Amino acid sequence: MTEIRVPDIGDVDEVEVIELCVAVGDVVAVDDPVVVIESDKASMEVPATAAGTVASVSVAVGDTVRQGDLLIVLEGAGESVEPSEPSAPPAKETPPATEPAPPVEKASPAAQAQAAVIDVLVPDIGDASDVVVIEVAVQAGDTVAEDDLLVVVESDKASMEIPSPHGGTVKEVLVSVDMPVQTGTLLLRLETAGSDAAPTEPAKAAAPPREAAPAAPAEPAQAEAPKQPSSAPASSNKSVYAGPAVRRLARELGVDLSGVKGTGSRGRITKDDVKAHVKSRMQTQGATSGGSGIPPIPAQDYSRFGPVEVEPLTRIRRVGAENLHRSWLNVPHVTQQDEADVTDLEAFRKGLKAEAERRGIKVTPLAFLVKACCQLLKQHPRFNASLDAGNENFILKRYYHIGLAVDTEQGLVVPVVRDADQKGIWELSEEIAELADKARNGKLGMTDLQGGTFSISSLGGIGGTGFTPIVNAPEVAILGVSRMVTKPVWNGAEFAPRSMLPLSLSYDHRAINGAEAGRFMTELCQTISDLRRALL
Ligand code: CAO
Repeated sequence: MTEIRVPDIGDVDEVEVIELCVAVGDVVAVDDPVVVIESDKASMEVPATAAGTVASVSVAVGDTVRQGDLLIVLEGAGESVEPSEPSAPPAKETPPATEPAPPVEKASPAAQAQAAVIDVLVPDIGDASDVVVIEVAVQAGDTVAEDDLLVVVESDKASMEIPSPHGGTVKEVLVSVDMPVQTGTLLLRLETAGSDAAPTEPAKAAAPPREAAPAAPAEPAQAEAPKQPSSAPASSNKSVYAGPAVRRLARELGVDLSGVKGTGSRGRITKDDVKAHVKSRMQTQGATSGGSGIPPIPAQDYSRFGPVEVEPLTRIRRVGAENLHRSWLNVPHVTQQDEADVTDLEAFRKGLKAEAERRGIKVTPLAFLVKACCQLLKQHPRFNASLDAGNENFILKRYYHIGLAVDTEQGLVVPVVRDADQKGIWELSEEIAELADKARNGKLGMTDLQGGTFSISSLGGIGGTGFTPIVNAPEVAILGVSRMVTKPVWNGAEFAPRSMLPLSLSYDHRAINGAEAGRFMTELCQTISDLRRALL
């Protein structure tokens, strides 16, 4: 059993737990960070002093703790190290200092209001080893204001920002990312216009390091440096408020933290923020990977215009949205519109009503459409196909599994009627009702949703005269069905009332050309108009 407690935190009384890196049951190795604590000036990772399994966690994010307070209990055999090293990072290394070191030497009266070039050095970082530059926030020529971020350095336990001791212009930057540094290393030269810095002798003390302190910037211990005009800080100078674990993660993932929005307390960037940033970048890049260069829709504060509510998308909606977006971006869609005369079909369907009731089945036009589509798919195999990964071959499927879009409370799902070509109208009607019922009660299994070769989206029970369904990729076509209406149709001698069913066939234009789609649709309408054709 090993207890991990709050290490020496220097001369601050209390620090806040800002991140739990482990949970009960996690296996940790020596030196793995277990908790991140933070004062108003610095954050520090508390590492595991032994390898083992986390048996209990005694703190929660937001708790205030003092030196020696119990954080984590580890159990199980494991290598252990002296708690003072490295579990207790020296206060100097992760400075929770409340008394900032003086940032610059005071200028002689003669130097007042004169330009001077001062050296900005790495401040006292104690006995921290392996300190490297992880961020250089300025370049030669940049104008900075006092306290603007210049450089971020990091040891294996903490990162610290080195702010500008004065307003001025960066003359020369002498370090670059990954360069090892130590106390006193010359970072850059700064020309301070009319500064209080000594003009001939460079200032030897940099401003105190700080961990992107959200609190008020450390005041110079001595004379005030003149503030720069408001033109100063470019976005690159912006302070990034993140702890070492987060900075390390960002570096591993190649994330520029200045572009990440922090959701932690006082705007601190958390690991989750970095991950969310990467996810959103990947989604945007995924959207643009086809060269479409789609600019993201800027976020807005809608509450500026009136009351709003936030309603999270259900998991089904989120997954559905991703699928539809992917399909929309990858598939060049064309939609062929037509109307089928279903007067005779409707007469036949209504004639089945009594028998359907006896069987306890509801027969809608959809079952006939499934049947007719199977017939057409056999005659036009490229509609029952997918393109292979290189878009060089059709994969023609010799099975006819028809996906049916079902509207549920949770979102849109597309269960599949397997081997629909081998089923009659009774069986199809029964299966459609069963699948719709399972979908609406969240009872669909994975196999119910897989293997579709062609889809139908029927809004006929709802209404509408036509729409453009999105192809359910990697399928290459989908039939949209709208509401049947009775219309006067010219029969060569007169206008006669006919039941007309609007159909919308969306297809992947890479796989199917317009003439093929036109023929498919024309023949589909003929088949539905006279299902005897399905016997031909
Ligand atoms: N024209 C006129 N009436 C129609 C019709 C049409 N094209 N299609 C169905 N109807 C009638 C039915 O006959 C039924 O009438 P009764 O209640 O008098 O018997 C009524 O409309 C309701 O039908 P239904 O919707 O319950 O059954 P269905 O077999 O037509 O459809 C299902 C089943 C699961 C596909 C459907 O309920 C559904 O969820 N549709 C929505 C699909 C969807 O969301 N698509 C959009 C996807 S893209 O965002």
